[in-house]
Amino acid sequence: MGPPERDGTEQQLTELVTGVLSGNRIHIAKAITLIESGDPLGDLVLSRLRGNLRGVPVIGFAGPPGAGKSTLIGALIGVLRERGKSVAVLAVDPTSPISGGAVLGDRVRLVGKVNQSGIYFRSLASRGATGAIARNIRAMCRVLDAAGFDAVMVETVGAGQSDVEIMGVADLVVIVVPPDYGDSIQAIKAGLLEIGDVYVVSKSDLPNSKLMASVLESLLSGRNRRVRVMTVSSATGENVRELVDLIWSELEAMKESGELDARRTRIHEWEMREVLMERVKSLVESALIEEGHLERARRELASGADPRELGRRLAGEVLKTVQRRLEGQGWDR
Ligand SMILES: Nc1nc2c(ncn2[C@@H]2O[C@H](COP(=O)(O)OP(=O)(O)O)[C@@H](O)[C@H]2O)c(=O)[nH]1
Ligand SMILES: [Mg+2]
Repeated sequence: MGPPERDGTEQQLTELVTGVLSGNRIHIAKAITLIESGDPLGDLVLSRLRGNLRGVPVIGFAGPPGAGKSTLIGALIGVLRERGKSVAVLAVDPTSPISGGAVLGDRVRLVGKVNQSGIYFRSLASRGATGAIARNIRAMCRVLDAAGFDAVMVETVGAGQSDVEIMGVADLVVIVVPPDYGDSIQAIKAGLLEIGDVYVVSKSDLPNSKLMASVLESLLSGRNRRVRVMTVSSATGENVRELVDLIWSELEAMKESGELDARRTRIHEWEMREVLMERVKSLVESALIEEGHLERARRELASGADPRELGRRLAGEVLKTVQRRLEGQGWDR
């Protein structure tokens, strides 16, 4: 608790920050792990890095499992490396045991590139329903920004919740849709139509990609902003360069129109809200076991109290405890 430990932390912090700024992979990995696990040291690292942020683009990829997102990211990285750009990838893996196999597949496919200079790949566990993912990923993107990468790509899994969360992370969202349209059209209608900036029909070396592209174009025609649809094959390389050009020209247009700044402000608001909600929740959880709240509540429940009414009443009482603690000391860290 004394000064020696604080010195130790300070030294550790300085080493970590210096390492990240010089692009050291071990330190980058360590900083990301701290953020992932919610370690307070992660926040200290982030605040030290603030002055070194360049605002590099964060490009999100979402779409149904098996659509070809990972393979496409690999192909895009190939083009970007040729152009001398460095890229970091954050992939959110499913924790679901059913799709757990895909996790390894993703790792293996990109692993060959991890050690090449200019490419960094990191798999992240999905937090599932509680979903504090977005806040953490945006923070990790800052580490990668400070580490000097030219772009960060974020791959999210599956459909539904995690796809929507990509908007809380990415400056520009690429939706990847496979050409076999039967299944995926449902996924598209279930939310993907609203969130993409660029739509890619993958695997254009396989049949039906043109058909899928025209279906998408008509589905998207209701959007008030023109959205680009492109057929791409990571296998043959068809349109991969064109997709890189499209993504970068869209980002440039967004920068010029002020849309990029507006989005980042919105992303920062989401991030702030997530931090706020998490903080409030943990304050409430701590307060619940203080001042006998929980013990009293348990006794009341045991003698037949209405749990819902009790929950509502406790809200006020527990918040008063929170406030007393915040006005006291040591709690508003
Ligand atoms: N024929 C063909 N297959 C592809 C292409 N891109 C990806 N795939 C295959 O589609 C499957 C799913 O790819 P993956 O990148 O893991 O999809 P993800 O789940 O969206 O990340 C894999 O078996 C890939 O080899 C492509 O351009 N053409
Ligand atoms: Mg994948």
